[in-house]
Amino acid sequence: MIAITRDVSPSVAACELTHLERTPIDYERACRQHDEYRRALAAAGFEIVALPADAALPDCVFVEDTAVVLDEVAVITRPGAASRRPEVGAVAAALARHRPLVAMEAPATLDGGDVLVLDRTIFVGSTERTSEAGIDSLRALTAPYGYEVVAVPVDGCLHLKTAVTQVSREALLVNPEWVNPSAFADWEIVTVDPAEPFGANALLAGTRVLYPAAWTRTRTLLEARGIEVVPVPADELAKAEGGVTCCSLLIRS
Ligand code: CIR
Repeated sequence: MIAITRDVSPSVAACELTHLERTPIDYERACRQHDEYRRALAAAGFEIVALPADAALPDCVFVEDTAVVLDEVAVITRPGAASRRPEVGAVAAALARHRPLVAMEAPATLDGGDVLVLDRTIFVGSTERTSEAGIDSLRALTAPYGYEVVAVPVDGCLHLKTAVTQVSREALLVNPEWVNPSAFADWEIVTVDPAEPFGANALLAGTRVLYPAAWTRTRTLLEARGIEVVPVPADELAKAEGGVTCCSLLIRS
């Protein structure tokens, strides 16, 4: 298993922001937390690919948005924020070692943070970043491999995976304020503690879940279900509206 990651940009303070007020971001602290995240992924059995940052690309650490990696193919996205579109080149070059690539074209826009792959179904958030053309493009590019693409309305947060992520073979972690859990009828639903609205973004890495250390109440709910949770400090990049899924692309070998 391989995890593609990218260093934090020294210009991260100039990141895109949609739902958060801009607050100072401590670059060194963000780097330290990102290193800890990489160590947790390595401990979970992933070989870490660490791409260098680009000072001209404030959001380049959030590699998740630049691609959708499936077992058969990787789709290179066209991110919804124009400032982020030049991020795709370096990630595509790294992915090309592991998967055949296909690429989205204008006018389609799609952020990987809006894509939740659950077996052969690809749920895609309909958001400011991901357009209908982007969803149609993903459908067309993945249909040859037998995937069904299902569009899901998202309201109040940046991406679908801000609102829902997979935490075990059977269960999804959801903030029902931002996405309607009825879209995921075949899944057990764990609801975040209401005091932790950003607690629905968890990273299933093999059999364990990397999870922001800040969300202790929701963590207790996960552990009560027998889920192994690895807390990681993630609050510095959270100021850039990034969570734990955003900072890697996981590749099954
Ligand atoms: C952005 O607004 O694009 C970045 N500041 C944060 C992207 C986070 N990515 C993700 O949730 N997949």
